[in-house]
Amino acid sequence: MALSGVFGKKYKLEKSDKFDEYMKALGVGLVTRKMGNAVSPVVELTKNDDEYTLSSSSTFKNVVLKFKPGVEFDQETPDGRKVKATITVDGNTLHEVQKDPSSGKETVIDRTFTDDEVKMVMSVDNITATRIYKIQA
Ligand code: ACD
Repeated sequence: MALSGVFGKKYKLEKSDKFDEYMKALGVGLVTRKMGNAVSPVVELTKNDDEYTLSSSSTFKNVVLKFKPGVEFDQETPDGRKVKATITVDGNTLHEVQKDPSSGKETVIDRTFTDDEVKMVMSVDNITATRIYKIQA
């Protein structure tokens, strides 16, 4: 399946593993972590010319990332950190590297799209969290 086959589809979080540890490693406080652990965001990818839009919606925060592959952009994370991000597209995987200039931390997030799910693997320090989103009926 080509990546274009998933454009406009909506995927909702179903499984989350080690996300709390991942947020802790980023220094996210208890209250925000509780929110983060409680919500099931919905993810959608679209593309217009050479610009992609990746939106994540939840009752806690909505995040819209607009990017061109390989071009660094400024991003504010759901917990309010201002990072520099670059996303490259490798087959059906969006490979994101986030650099936080204030902490010096680097986070890597891979989102692999298939017909029925998105697998999100996110790492910082020695912590790796995995989140599985399933296609919405
Ligand atoms: C996702 C998770 C995206 C997580 C992004 C950054 C993690 C760092 C801190 C999280 C802080 C708060 C978490 C709150 C909500 C998570 C989802 C918000 C997305 C709309 O995309 O699955």
